[in-house]
Amino acid sequence: MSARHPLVAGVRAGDRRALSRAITLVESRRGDDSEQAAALLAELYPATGRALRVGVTGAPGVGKSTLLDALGMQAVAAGGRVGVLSIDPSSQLRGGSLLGDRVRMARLSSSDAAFIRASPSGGASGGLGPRTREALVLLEAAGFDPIFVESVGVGQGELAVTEVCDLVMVVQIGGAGDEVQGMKRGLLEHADLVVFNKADGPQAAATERAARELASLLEWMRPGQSRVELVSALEGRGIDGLYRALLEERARLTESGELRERRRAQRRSWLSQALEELVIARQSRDPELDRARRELERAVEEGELAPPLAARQLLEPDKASSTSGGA
Ligand SMILES: Nc1nc2c(ncn2[C@@H]2O[C@H](COP(=O)(O)OP(=O)(O)O)[C@@H](O)[C@H]2O)c(=O)[nH]1
Ligand SMILES: [Mg+2]
Repeated sequence: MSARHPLVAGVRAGDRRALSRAITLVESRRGDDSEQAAALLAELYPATGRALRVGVTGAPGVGKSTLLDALGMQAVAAGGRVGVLSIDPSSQLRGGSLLGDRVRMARLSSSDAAFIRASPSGGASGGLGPRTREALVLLEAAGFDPIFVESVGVGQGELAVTEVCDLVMVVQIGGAGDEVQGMKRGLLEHADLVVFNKADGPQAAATERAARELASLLEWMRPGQSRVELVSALEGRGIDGLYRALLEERARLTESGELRERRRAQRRSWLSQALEELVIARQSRDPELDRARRELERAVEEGELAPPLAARQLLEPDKASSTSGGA
């Protein structure tokens, strides 16, 4: 076992600066930081796995951040310490996205009982950052519960949030046929809660209608499994009901054993991802393998060698030699 990492005590005590530094450390791409990040994770991981993790996804502009401000304050009022991880798909610049979030989440970001962090998605596909899982562990170890993960849903992206969250909340707005068109099928299948936001002003009636229509469609598709909530994040309406629905969903998933199953699947897929990463990293560190890889890459690019065979030739040259002949 390695020595205690200096940030461990700070994170455990819920110290924000320690937590910020710890997240920066696990997100670092520098090779010599990864040892430290691993040590930190090893010490903090056993204390985690109990906080409620909620994925919040939906198109840009539907009001996810505004909603999190309202919902987060509701959770704070109920005694929670609220964590928000906001995954920014566009910018590599941390400052820019954080500024926007500070405006949208004005109350939450000035609350002592909340911690908000924006992370660039860093090109990782699926609407998560490459180290979202690690950041969640750190937030949990620092005592934050519930934790919300805000991510923009793009294509398959909405689904990635199910890889790290207990339940998924999809935020929608009504009007203009949005409600069904915007709800891609994969999304519908994974939404535990569908939230229709902006039920206020001139669009209130249309939003309410859209919510009703979707509710009956969902009830037909998967009876008793998805809930539709109508809110105005801006005016703070429907927020207490949404918070209650969230807790009820958690209770339902816990009692049915579904939550446990989801977490097991998440840990399995984290392992797969970690293995993949490690194999690739190890391969690129070895100069001989790296040279061999570049040679194989040419053959693969030209279509002379099937990519899976190239991978085997690289990592299992003994076995691959017997199968690489032929076409
Ligand atoms: N009318 C109305 N506007 C809202 C509501 N919630 C958010 N907005 C506005 O929608 C815009 C986008 O909100 P934001 O929270 O940044 O959306 P995000 O991109 O999904 O995080 C902002 O101008 C918000 O003020 C709402 O409930 N009603
Ligand atoms: Mg936002």
